Amino acid sequence: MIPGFANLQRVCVVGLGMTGLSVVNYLRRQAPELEIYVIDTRAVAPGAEQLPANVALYCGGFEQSWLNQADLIVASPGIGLATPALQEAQQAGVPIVGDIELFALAVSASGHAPILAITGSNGKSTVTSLLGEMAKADGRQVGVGGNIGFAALDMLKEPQDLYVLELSSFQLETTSHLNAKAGVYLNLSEDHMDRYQGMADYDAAKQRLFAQCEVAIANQDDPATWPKSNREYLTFGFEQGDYVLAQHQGKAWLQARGEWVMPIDEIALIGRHNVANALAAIALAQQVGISLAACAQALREYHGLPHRCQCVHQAHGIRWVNDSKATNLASTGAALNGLMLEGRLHLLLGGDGKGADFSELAALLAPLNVAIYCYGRDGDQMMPLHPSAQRFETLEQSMSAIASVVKSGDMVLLSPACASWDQFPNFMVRGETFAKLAEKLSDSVVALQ
Ligand code: UMA
Ligand code: ADP
Repeated sequence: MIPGFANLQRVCVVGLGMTGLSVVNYLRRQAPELEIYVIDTRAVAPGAEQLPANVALYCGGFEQSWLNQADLIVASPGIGLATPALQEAQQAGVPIVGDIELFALAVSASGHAPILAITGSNGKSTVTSLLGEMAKADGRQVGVGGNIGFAALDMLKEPQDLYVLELSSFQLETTSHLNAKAGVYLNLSEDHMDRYQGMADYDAAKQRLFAQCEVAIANQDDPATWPKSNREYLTFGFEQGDYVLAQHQGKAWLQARGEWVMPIDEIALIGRHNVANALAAIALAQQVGISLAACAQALREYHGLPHRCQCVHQAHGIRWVNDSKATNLASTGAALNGLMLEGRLHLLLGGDGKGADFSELAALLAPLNVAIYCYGRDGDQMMPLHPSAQRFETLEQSMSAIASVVKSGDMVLLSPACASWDQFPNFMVRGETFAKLAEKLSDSVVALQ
Protein backbone atom coordinates (compact mmCIF):
# COMPACT_ATOMS: atom_id res chain seq x y z
CA MET A 1 0.00 0.00 0.00
CA ILE A 2 1.32 3.42 -0.95
CA PRO A 3 -0.36 5.98 1.33
CA GLY A 4 -2.31 8.52 -0.73
CA PHE A 5 -2.55 6.37 -3.87
CA ALA A 6 -5.13 3.62 -4.40
CA ASN A 7 -4.83 0.90 -7.08
CA LEU A 8 -1.33 1.65 -8.29
CA GLN A 9 0.12 -0.98 -10.61
CA ARG A 10 2.89 0.72 -12.58
CA VAL A 11 5.05 3.50 -11.24
CA CYS A 12 7.75 5.23 -13.27
CA VAL A 13 10.59 6.76 -11.23
CA VAL A 14 12.56 9.47 -13.04
CA GLY A 15 16.18 9.84 -11.91
CA LEU A 16 18.30 7.26 -10.11
CA GLY A 17 20.37 9.48 -7.83
CA MET A 18 19.89 9.60 -4.07
CA THR A 19 16.20 10.46 -4.43
CA GLY A 20 15.33 7.92 -7.12
CA LEU A 21 16.94 5.08 -5.22
CA SER A 22 15.13 6.01 -2.00
CA VAL A 23 11.84 6.10 -3.91
CA VAL A 24 12.42 2.66 -5.46
CA ASN A 25 13.32 1.18 -2.05
CA TYR A 26 10.27 2.78 -0.41
CA LEU A 27 7.92 1.51 -3.13
CA ARG A 28 9.42 -2.00 -2.80
CA ARG A 29 9.01 -1.96 1.01
CA GLN A 30 5.43 -0.72 0.82
CA ALA A 31 4.14 -2.65 -2.20
CA PRO A 32 6.35 -5.58 -3.30
CA GLU A 33 3.94 -6.45 -6.13
CA LEU A 34 4.21 -3.02 -7.82
CA GLU A 35 5.79 -2.79 -11.30
CA ILE A 36 8.58 -0.21 -11.11
CA TYR A 37 10.25 1.38 -14.14
CA VAL A 38 13.21 3.71 -13.68
CA ILE A 39 14.48 6.24 -16.21
CA ASP A 40 17.70 8.21 -15.84
CA THR A 41 18.79 10.50 -18.65
CA ARG A 42 22.44 10.13 -17.72
CA ALA A 43 24.49 7.54 -19.65
CA VAL A 44 25.35 5.91 -16.32
CA ALA A 45 22.82 6.24 -13.50
CA PRO A 46 24.56 6.65 -10.13
CA GLY A 47 22.26 4.23 -8.25
CA ALA A 48 22.21 1.46 -10.90
CA GLU A 49 24.28 -1.04 -8.93
CA GLN A 50 22.02 -0.78 -5.90
CA LEU A 51 18.78 -1.24 -7.81
CA PRO A 52 16.70 -4.16 -6.48
CA ALA A 53 16.00 -7.08 -8.81
CA ASN A 54 12.86 -6.90 -10.98
CA VAL A 55 13.10 -3.14 -11.46
CA ALA A 56 13.47 -2.10 -15.10
CA LEU A 57 16.04 0.60 -15.88
CA TYR A 58 16.40 2.82 -18.97
CA CYS A 59 19.45 5.12 -19.17
CA GLY A 60 20.68 7.82 -21.51
CA GLY A 61 17.40 9.56 -22.31
CA PHE A 62 13.64 9.28 -21.81
CA GLU A 63 11.60 6.19 -22.68
CA GLN A 64 8.34 8.01 -23.40
CA SER A 65 6.13 4.90 -23.43
CA TRP A 66 7.18 4.08 -19.83
CA LEU A 67 6.14 7.57 -18.78
CA ASN A 68 2.85 7.63 -20.67
CA GLN A 69 1.76 4.18 -19.50
CA ALA A 70 2.50 4.70 -15.80
CA ASP A 71 -0.22 5.17 -13.16
CA LEU A 72 2.12 7.57 -11.37
CA ILE A 73 5.45 9.28 -12.12
CA VAL A 74 7.79 10.09 -9.25
CA ALA A 75 10.27 12.70 -10.51
CA SER A 76 13.64 13.46 -8.91
CA PRO A 77 14.29 17.11 -8.02
CA GLY A 78 17.08 17.44 -10.59
CA ILE A 79 14.57 16.96 -13.41
CA GLY A 80 12.34 19.98 -14.04
CA LEU A 81 8.61 19.54 -14.53
CA ALA A 82 8.93 21.62 -17.71
CA THR A 83 10.95 18.82 -19.34
CA PRO A 84 9.05 18.01 -22.58
CA ALA A 85 8.88 14.26 -21.88
CA LEU A 86 7.26 14.91 -18.47
CA GLN A 87 4.94 17.51 -19.98
CA GLU A 88 3.76 15.00 -22.58
CA ALA A 89 3.00 12.38 -19.90
CA GLN A 90 1.22 14.95 -17.74
CA GLN A 91 -0.92 16.00 -20.69
CA ALA A 92 -1.72 12.31 -21.23
CA GLY A 93 -3.17 12.37 -17.68
CA VAL A 94 -0.36 10.75 -15.68
CA PRO A 95 0.05 12.41 -12.25
CA ILE A 96 3.59 13.53 -11.32
CA VAL A 97 4.82 13.84 -7.72
CA GLY A 98 8.18 13.99 -5.97
CA ASP A 99 9.66 11.99 -3.11
CA ILE A 100 8.58 14.60 -0.54
CA GLU A 101 4.94 14.13 -1.50
CA LEU A 102 5.24 10.36 -0.91
CA PHE A 103 7.02 11.03 2.38
CA ALA A 104 4.43 13.54 3.61
CA LEU A 105 1.50 11.28 2.73
CA ALA A 106 3.18 8.39 4.57
CA VAL A 107 3.79 10.54 7.67
CA SER A 108 0.17 11.79 7.61
CA ALA A 109 -1.10 8.22 7.28
CA SER A 110 0.98 7.04 10.24
CA GLY A 111 -0.55 9.77 12.30
CA HIS A 112 1.61 11.25 14.98
CA ALA A 113 5.09 12.67 14.22
CA PRO A 114 4.97 16.33 13.17
CA ILE A 115 7.03 17.75 10.29
CA LEU A 116 8.99 21.01 10.58
CA ALA A 117 10.08 22.29 7.16
CA ILE A 118 12.77 24.72 6.06
CA THR A 119 13.19 26.44 2.71
CA GLY A 120 15.02 29.54 1.41
CA SER A 121 17.97 30.37 -0.83
CA ASN A 122 20.62 30.16 1.92
CA GLY A 123 20.92 28.76 5.43
CA LYS A 124 18.58 25.78 4.94
CA SER A 125 21.09 23.09 5.92
CA THR A 126 22.40 25.13 8.84
CA VAL A 127 18.88 25.72 10.25
CA THR A 128 17.87 22.11 9.56
CA SER A 129 20.86 20.60 11.35
CA LEU A 130 20.68 23.14 14.20
CA LEU A 131 17.00 22.39 14.74
CA GLY A 132 17.84 18.68 14.77
CA GLU A 133 20.35 19.38 17.56
CA MET A 134 17.74 21.40 19.49
CA ALA A 135 15.28 18.50 19.24
CA LYS A 136 17.91 16.03 20.45
CA ALA A 137 18.80 18.32 23.36
CA ASP A 138 15.10 18.22 24.26
CA GLY A 139 15.17 14.42 24.30
CA ARG A 140 13.29 13.85 21.03
CA GLN A 141 13.93 11.03 18.59
CA VAL A 142 14.31 13.17 15.48
CA GLY A 143 14.71 12.41 11.76
CA VAL A 144 16.69 15.06 9.87
CA GLY A 145 16.62 14.84 6.09
CA GLY A 146 15.52 16.07 2.67
CA ASN A 147 17.68 18.38 0.55
CA ILE A 148 20.35 18.31 3.25
CA GLY A 149 21.69 15.11 1.69
CA PHE A 150 19.64 12.38 3.37
CA ALA A 151 16.63 11.31 1.31
CA ALA A 152 13.35 12.01 3.12
CA LEU A 153 11.89 8.55 2.50
CA ASP A 154 14.92 6.91 4.15
CA MET A 155 13.89 8.62 7.42
CA LEU A 156 10.82 6.38 7.51
CA LYS A 157 12.96 3.30 8.18
CA GLU A 158 13.18 4.25 11.90
CA PRO A 159 10.27 5.42 14.06
CA GLN A 160 10.61 9.13 14.94
CA ASP A 161 8.92 11.64 17.27
CA LEU A 162 9.61 14.49 14.86
CA TYR A 163 10.82 15.11 11.30
CA VAL A 164 12.99 18.08 10.36
CA LEU A 165 12.88 18.46 6.61
CA GLU A 166 15.02 20.69 4.39
CA LEU A 167 13.17 21.51 1.17
CA SER A 168 14.55 22.94 -2.06
CA SER A 169 12.37 24.86 -4.47
CA PHE A 170 12.70 21.85 -6.80
CA GLN A 171 11.21 19.55 -4.15
CA LEU A 172 8.40 21.99 -3.35
CA GLU A 173 7.36 22.08 -7.03
CA THR A 174 6.23 18.46 -6.80
CA THR A 175 4.76 18.55 -3.27
CA SER A 176 1.11 19.42 -2.53
CA HIS A 177 0.25 17.67 0.76
CA LEU A 178 3.15 18.40 3.08
CA ASN A 179 0.87 19.03 6.05
CA ALA A 180 3.74 20.42 8.12
CA LYS A 181 3.23 21.64 11.68
CA ALA A 182 5.35 24.68 10.79
CA GLY A 183 7.46 25.91 7.89
CA VAL A 184 10.02 28.68 7.53
CA TYR A 185 11.04 30.58 4.38
CA LEU A 186 14.46 31.93 5.35
CA ASN A 187 15.39 34.32 2.54
CA LEU A 188 15.25 34.80 -1.22
CA SER A 189 18.21 35.65 -3.42
CA GLU A 190 19.17 34.85 -6.98
CA ASP A 191 19.86 31.18 -7.61
CA HIS A 192 18.88 28.44 -10.06
CA MET A 193 18.19 30.93 -12.86
CA ASP A 194 19.03 28.14 -15.31
CA ARG A 195 15.85 26.36 -14.12
CA TYR A 196 13.39 29.22 -13.47
CA GLN A 197 11.94 31.91 -15.77
CA GLY A 198 12.97 34.59 -13.26
CA MET A 199 12.84 35.47 -9.55
CA ALA A 200 9.01 35.46 -9.39
CA ASP A 201 8.94 31.93 -10.71
CA TYR A 202 11.64 30.80 -8.21
CA ASP A 203 9.79 32.53 -5.35
CA ALA A 204 6.48 30.93 -6.37
CA ALA A 205 8.04 27.47 -5.92
CA LYS A 206 9.23 28.40 -2.42
CA GLN A 207 5.92 30.05 -1.46
CA ARG A 208 4.24 26.66 -2.01
CA LEU A 209 5.48 25.80 1.49
CA PHE A 210 3.08 28.24 3.17
CA ALA A 211 0.00 26.67 1.61
CA GLN A 212 1.04 23.38 3.20
CA CYS A 213 1.85 24.22 6.81
CA GLU A 214 -0.14 25.09 9.92
CA VAL A 215 2.22 27.80 11.18
CA ALA A 216 4.02 29.95 8.59
CA ILE A 217 7.26 31.69 9.56
CA ALA A 218 8.87 34.37 7.37
CA ASN A 219 11.91 36.66 7.54
CA GLN A 220 10.86 40.14 8.74
CA ASP A 221 13.95 41.61 7.02
CA ASP A 222 13.25 39.98 3.64
CA PRO A 223 9.77 40.94 2.37
CA ALA A 224 10.10 38.47 -0.50
CA THR A 225 9.59 35.69 2.06
CA TRP A 226 6.32 37.05 3.45
CA PRO A 227 3.30 34.93 2.46
CA LYS A 228 1.62 36.19 -0.70
CA SER A 229 -1.78 34.99 0.55
CA ASN A 230 -3.36 36.97 3.41
CA ARG A 231 -2.82 34.21 5.98
CA GLU A 232 -1.41 34.89 9.46
CA TYR A 233 2.29 34.28 10.02
CA LEU A 234 5.12 34.71 12.51
CA THR A 235 8.41 36.40 11.71
CA PHE A 236 12.03 36.45 12.81
CA GLY A 237 14.28 39.46 12.30
CA PHE A 238 17.20 41.54 13.54
CA GLU A 239 15.12 44.51 14.72
CA GLN A 240 11.49 43.46 14.56
CA GLY A 241 9.63 40.20 14.69
CA ASP A 242 8.22 37.56 17.02
CA TYR A 243 11.73 36.10 17.22
CA VAL A 244 14.15 38.98 17.43
CA LEU A 245 17.45 40.38 18.62
CA ALA A 246 17.07 42.75 21.61
CA GLN A 247 19.25 44.43 24.24
CA HIS A 248 19.23 42.80 27.69
CA GLN A 249 21.71 43.18 30.59
CA GLY A 250 24.00 45.26 28.36
CA LYS A 251 24.22 42.67 25.58
CA ALA A 252 22.41 41.61 22.42
CA TRP A 253 20.15 38.64 23.22
CA LEU A 254 17.92 36.29 21.28
CA GLN A 255 14.30 36.81 22.27
CA ALA A 256 11.47 34.37 21.52
CA ARG A 257 7.98 35.91 21.71
CA GLY A 258 9.03 38.09 24.64
CA GLU A 259 11.12 35.46 26.45
CA TRP A 260 14.91 35.87 26.75
CA VAL A 261 16.83 32.91 25.30
CA MET A 262 20.59 33.71 25.45
CA PRO A 263 23.16 36.38 24.58
CA ILE A 264 24.36 36.06 20.98
CA ASP A 265 28.03 36.04 21.99
CA GLU A 266 27.41 32.52 23.40
CA ILE A 267 26.32 31.13 20.01
CA ALA A 268 29.00 28.74 18.74
CA LEU A 269 28.23 29.43 15.06
CA ILE A 270 30.11 32.35 13.52
CA GLY A 271 28.71 35.30 11.52
CA ARG A 272 25.70 37.58 11.62
CA HIS A 273 23.74 35.45 9.16
CA ASN A 274 23.88 32.64 11.71
CA VAL A 275 22.09 34.82 14.27
CA ALA A 276 19.18 34.99 11.81
CA ASN A 277 19.48 31.23 11.34
CA ALA A 278 19.36 30.76 15.14
CA LEU A 279 16.16 32.82 15.43
CA ALA A 280 14.54 30.84 12.63
CA ALA A 281 15.44 27.52 14.27
CA ILE A 282 14.04 28.66 17.64
CA ALA A 283 10.84 29.81 15.94
CA LEU A 284 10.31 26.35 14.48
CA ALA A 285 11.36 24.54 17.66
CA GLN A 286 8.76 26.39 19.73
CA GLN A 287 5.94 25.20 17.45
CA VAL A 288 6.44 21.63 18.65
CA GLY A 289 7.14 22.53 22.29
CA ILE A 290 10.93 22.14 22.30
CA SER A 291 12.10 24.07 25.36
CA LEU A 292 14.06 27.29 25.07
CA ALA A 293 16.66 25.75 27.41
CA ALA A 294 17.21 22.94 24.85
CA CYS A 295 17.46 25.55 22.06
CA ALA A 296 20.08 27.50 24.01
CA GLN A 297 22.06 24.34 24.80
CA ALA A 298 22.22 23.38 21.11
CA LEU A 299 23.21 26.93 20.13
CA ARG A 300 26.08 26.87 22.64
CA GLU A 301 27.36 23.48 21.45
CA TYR A 302 26.73 23.34 17.70
CA HIS A 303 29.64 24.48 15.52
CA GLY A 304 27.97 23.99 12.14
CA LEU A 305 28.38 21.81 9.08
CA PRO A 306 31.57 21.41 7.09
CA HIS A 307 32.08 23.51 3.92
CA ARG A 308 30.30 26.55 5.42
CA CYS A 309 32.88 29.24 6.36
CA GLN A 310 35.01 26.55 8.02
CA CYS A 311 38.66 27.24 8.85
CA VAL A 312 40.30 24.05 7.54
CA HIS A 313 43.96 24.96 7.94
CA GLN A 314 45.82 27.55 9.94
CA ALA A 315 49.61 27.88 9.89
CA HIS A 316 52.22 30.65 9.77
CA GLY A 317 49.54 33.27 10.47
CA ILE A 318 47.49 32.31 7.41
CA ARG A 319 43.89 31.07 7.64
CA TRP A 320 42.52 28.85 4.86
CA VAL A 321 38.70 28.98 4.97
CA ASN A 322 36.45 26.55 3.12
CA ASP A 323 33.05 28.01 2.19
CA SER A 324 32.50 25.66 -0.76
CA LYS A 325 28.75 25.57 -0.01
CA ALA A 326 28.56 29.21 -1.08
CA THR A 327 27.03 28.34 -4.45
CA ASN A 328 25.28 31.66 -5.09
CA LEU A 329 25.81 35.39 -4.74
CA ALA A 330 24.09 35.94 -1.38
CA SER A 331 26.00 33.20 0.42
CA THR A 332 29.32 34.63 -0.76
CA GLY A 333 27.95 38.04 0.31
CA ALA A 334 27.24 36.64 3.80
CA ALA A 335 30.82 35.34 4.05
CA LEU A 336 32.24 38.73 3.00
CA ASN A 337 30.01 40.61 5.47
CA GLY A 338 31.09 38.45 8.39
CA LEU A 339 34.85 38.71 7.75
CA MET A 340 37.39 39.51 10.48
CA LEU A 341 40.46 40.46 8.42
CA GLU A 342 43.92 41.44 9.55
CA GLY A 343 45.84 41.23 6.28
CA ARG A 344 44.74 40.62 2.72
CA LEU A 345 41.85 38.43 1.57
CA HIS A 346 42.63 36.02 -1.28
CA LEU A 347 39.21 35.09 -2.63
CA LEU A 348 38.59 32.15 -4.96
CA LEU A 349 35.58 32.68 -7.20
CA GLY A 350 34.17 30.61 -10.06
CA GLY A 351 32.61 27.39 -11.28
CA ASP A 352 29.15 26.97 -12.78
CA GLY A 353 27.35 30.30 -12.34
CA LYS A 354 23.86 28.89 -13.06
CA GLY A 355 23.01 31.94 -15.18
CA ALA A 356 23.44 34.50 -12.35
CA ASP A 357 24.45 38.15 -12.72
CA PHE A 358 27.45 38.64 -10.38
CA SER A 359 27.79 42.43 -10.70
CA GLU A 360 26.41 43.05 -7.16
CA LEU A 361 29.55 41.47 -5.70
CA ALA A 362 31.68 44.36 -6.98
CA ALA A 363 30.30 46.75 -4.34
CA LEU A 364 31.05 44.26 -1.54
CA LEU A 365 34.60 43.71 -2.77
CA ALA A 366 35.44 47.41 -3.36
CA PRO A 367 36.14 48.37 0.30
CA LEU A 368 38.14 45.21 1.06
CA ASN A 369 41.88 44.57 0.91
CA VAL A 370 41.30 41.74 -1.52
CA ALA A 371 42.78 39.87 -4.47
CA ILE A 372 40.39 37.74 -6.50
CA TYR A 373 41.28 34.56 -8.38
CA CYS A 374 38.73 33.51 -10.99
CA TYR A 375 38.63 29.95 -12.28
CA GLY A 376 36.31 27.40 -13.84
CA ARG A 377 33.70 27.59 -16.57
CA ASP A 378 32.24 30.96 -15.62
CA GLY A 379 35.44 32.53 -14.26
CA ASP A 380 35.32 35.16 -17.04
CA GLN A 381 32.14 36.59 -15.52
CA MET A 382 34.03 37.32 -12.27
CA MET A 383 36.91 39.16 -13.93
CA PRO A 384 35.21 42.62 -14.02
CA LEU A 385 34.35 42.47 -10.30
CA HIS A 386 37.67 43.84 -8.98
CA PRO A 387 40.84 45.37 -10.50
CA SER A 388 42.96 42.67 -8.82
CA ALA A 389 41.24 39.87 -10.77
CA GLN A 390 43.39 37.13 -12.28
CA ARG A 391 42.09 34.30 -14.47
CA PHE A 392 43.00 30.63 -14.04
CA GLU A 393 41.72 27.37 -15.47
CA THR A 394 41.37 25.40 -12.24
CA LEU A 395 41.08 25.75 -8.47
CA GLU A 396 44.49 24.11 -8.07
CA GLN A 397 46.21 26.59 -10.43
CA SER A 398 44.55 29.50 -8.60
CA MET A 399 45.70 28.19 -5.24
CA SER A 400 49.28 27.69 -6.47
CA ALA A 401 49.30 31.36 -7.52
CA ILE A 402 48.00 32.36 -4.07
CA ALA A 403 50.68 30.29 -2.34
CA SER A 404 53.37 32.35 -4.07
CA VAL A 405 52.08 35.67 -2.68
CA VAL A 406 50.17 34.96 0.56
CA LYS A 407 51.58 36.44 3.79
CA SER A 408 51.12 36.12 7.53
CA GLY A 409 47.81 37.77 8.58
CA ASP A 410 46.13 36.94 5.25
CA MET A 411 43.08 34.76 4.69
CA VAL A 412 42.53 32.44 1.72
CA LEU A 413 38.79 32.00 1.21
CA LEU A 414 37.01 29.59 -1.13
CA SER A 415 33.53 31.14 -1.34
CA PRO A 416 32.99 30.71 -5.07
CA ALA A 417 29.38 31.97 -5.57
CA CYS A 418 28.94 29.14 -8.10
CA ALA A 419 28.02 25.47 -8.24
CA SER A 420 30.91 23.05 -8.52
CA TRP A 421 29.53 20.82 -11.28
CA ASP A 422 31.80 22.08 -14.10
CA GLN A 423 34.95 20.66 -12.44
CA PHE A 424 33.86 18.60 -9.39
CA PRO A 425 31.16 16.00 -8.67
CA ASN A 426 29.72 18.21 -5.87
CA PHE A 427 30.52 21.02 -3.41
CA MET A 428 31.85 18.54 -0.84
CA VAL A 429 34.58 17.23 -3.16
CA ARG A 430 35.44 20.83 -4.09
CA GLY A 431 35.76 21.75 -0.39
CA GLU A 432 37.85 18.66 0.38
CA THR A 433 40.13 19.44 -2.57
CA PHE A 434 40.59 22.96 -1.21
CA ALA A 435 41.42 21.63 2.27
CA LYS A 436 44.00 19.13 0.92
CA LEU A 437 45.65 21.76 -1.27
CA ALA A 438 45.69 24.24 1.63
CA GLU A 439 47.66 21.79 3.73
CA LYS A 440 50.03 20.91 0.89
CA LEU A 441 50.62 24.49 -0.26
CA SER A 442 51.09 25.74 3.28
CA ASP A 443 54.54 24.05 3.29
CA SER A 444 55.66 25.92 0.15
CA VAL A 445 54.48 29.18 1.76
CA VAL A 446 56.90 28.60 4.67
CA ALA A 447 59.69 27.86 2.23
CA LEU A 448 59.11 31.22 0.57
CA GLN A 449 58.97 33.31 3.74
N1 UMA B 1 20.03 14.24 -13.52
C1 UMA B 1 20.02 13.95 -14.86
N2 UMA B 1 19.16 13.00 -15.31
C2 UMA B 1 18.34 12.32 -14.48
C3 UMA B 1 18.36 12.62 -13.12
C4 UMA B 1 19.21 13.58 -12.67
O1 UMA B 1 20.76 14.54 -15.64
O2 UMA B 1 17.59 11.46 -14.99
C5 UMA B 1 20.95 15.27 -13.02
C6 UMA B 1 20.24 16.47 -12.41
O3 UMA B 1 19.94 17.47 -13.36
C7 UMA B 1 21.23 16.93 -11.37
C8 UMA B 1 21.89 15.63 -10.90
O4 UMA B 1 21.66 14.69 -11.94
O5 UMA B 1 22.24 17.75 -11.94
C9 UMA B 1 21.31 15.10 -9.58
O6 UMA B 1 19.87 15.10 -9.68
P1 UMA B 1 18.96 14.15 -8.80
O7 UMA B 1 17.58 14.64 -8.87
O8 UMA B 1 19.22 12.72 -9.14
O9 UMA B 1 19.58 14.43 -7.36
P2 UMA B 1 19.68 13.44 -6.10
O10 UMA B 1 20.94 12.68 -6.15
O11 UMA B 1 18.43 12.69 -5.96
O12 UMA B 1 19.82 14.54 -4.94
C10 UMA B 1 18.67 15.34 -4.65
C11 UMA B 1 19.12 16.77 -4.44
N3 UMA B 1 19.78 17.25 -5.66
C12 UMA B 1 19.16 18.13 -6.47
O13 UMA B 1 18.09 18.61 -6.24
C13 UMA B 1 19.93 18.54 -7.71
C14 UMA B 1 20.08 16.83 -3.26
O14 UMA B 1 20.35 18.20 -2.97
C15 UMA B 1 19.40 16.24 -2.04
O15 UMA B 1 20.33 16.21 -0.97
C16 UMA B 1 18.91 14.83 -2.34
O16 UMA B 1 18.05 14.85 -3.48
C17 UMA B 1 18.11 14.24 -1.17
O17 UMA B 1 16.93 14.95 -0.96
C18 UMA B 1 21.64 18.70 -3.38
C19 UMA B 1 21.45 19.96 -4.19
O18 UMA B 1 22.39 20.39 -4.85
C20 UMA B 1 22.48 19.04 -2.15
N4 UMA B 1 20.28 20.60 -4.11
C21 UMA B 1 20.05 21.88 -4.78
C22 UMA B 1 20.53 23.01 -3.89
O19 UMA B 1 20.59 22.84 -2.65
O20 UMA B 1 20.81 24.09 -4.45
C23 UMA B 1 18.56 22.06 -5.03
P1 ADP C 1 21.64 25.97 2.03
O1 ADP C 1 21.33 24.60 2.54
O2 ADP C 1 20.42 26.82 1.88
O3 ADP C 1 22.53 25.97 0.83
P2 ADP C 1 23.70 26.28 4.09
O4 ADP C 1 23.35 26.36 5.52
O5 ADP C 1 24.27 25.01 3.58
O6 ADP C 1 22.44 26.71 3.22
O7 ADP C 1 24.72 27.46 3.74
C1 ADP C 1 25.08 27.67 2.38
C2 ADP C 1 25.94 28.92 2.26
O8 ADP C 1 25.18 30.06 2.64
C3 ADP C 1 27.18 28.92 3.16
O9 ADP C 1 28.18 29.58 2.44
C4 ADP C 1 26.75 29.73 4.37
O10 ADP C 1 27.83 30.38 4.99
C5 ADP C 1 25.76 30.74 3.75
N1 ADP C 1 24.64 31.08 4.65
C6 ADP C 1 24.14 30.35 5.68
N2 ADP C 1 23.07 30.98 6.23
C7 ADP C 1 22.87 32.11 5.51
C8 ADP C 1 21.92 33.17 5.58
N3 ADP C 1 20.97 33.18 6.51
N4 ADP C 1 22.04 34.17 4.67
C9 ADP C 1 23.00 34.17 3.72
N5 ADP C 1 23.94 33.19 3.61
C10 ADP C 1 23.88 32.17 4.48
